Amino acid sequence: YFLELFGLKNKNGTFLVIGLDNAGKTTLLRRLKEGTMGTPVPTWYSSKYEFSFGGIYFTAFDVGGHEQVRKVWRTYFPAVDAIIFIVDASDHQRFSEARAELDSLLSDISIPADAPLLLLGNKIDRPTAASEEDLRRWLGVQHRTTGKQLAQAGAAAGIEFQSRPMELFMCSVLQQQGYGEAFRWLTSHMR
Ligand SMILES: Nc1nc2c(ncn2[C@@H]2O[C@H](COP(=O)(O)OP(=O)(O)OP(=O)(O)O)[C@@H](O)[C@H]2O)c(=O)[nH]1
Ligand SMILES: [Mg+2]
Repeated sequence: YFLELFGLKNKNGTFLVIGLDNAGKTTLLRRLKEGTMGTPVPTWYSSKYEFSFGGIYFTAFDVGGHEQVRKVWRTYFPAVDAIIFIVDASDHQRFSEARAELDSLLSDISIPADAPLLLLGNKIDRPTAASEEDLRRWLGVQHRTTGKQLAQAGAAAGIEFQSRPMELFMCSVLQQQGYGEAFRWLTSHMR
């Protein structure tokens, strides 16, 4: 009971990490799984990562973000428990391209309706990185996010999540900053 209260009951989940090429998907997964960044190489073939975080066993798929491989994303949608969509917050020239991909994601009915969507604004260590507020505007999610409270806190406050939980967190995978909180949010919303 106590474990459940603290969200530590034995859970497992499958999620998909997507976003434009160069956003930091592979770097994030290597950090989570191996604790290192390695030498990043663009991803052309999907790979599978297994690791545990906060008492939950995860299977994550890294399918690459180059335009040519984006069509593969959809083939994973029906089987995922959660989706992480990463944006390079310092790459202003590609915000509209990222938004277009996010829009098509949000309108895709093959994603399970209750699968939470975590938006990560990565690379905030770069001086040119957009603020969270600006990135929200660029992605068009200003009035569409769930809030940063964990699901348990929301439930305790009587909040019911009618639609897909979605929230934006800023992070630097390089500096190991921000994504821990984001992951706790994500796992709390996974059923
Ligand atoms: N400054 C900074 N650079 C980062 C950060 N995270 C990743 N990078 C760099 O961004 C580049 C791309 O990272 P990848 O993880 O290969 O990007 P990806 O999203 O997997 O790209 P594709 O596989 O091509 O879709 C690499 O040079 C990383 O070192 C970060 O938080 N800050
Ligand atoms: Mg990659």
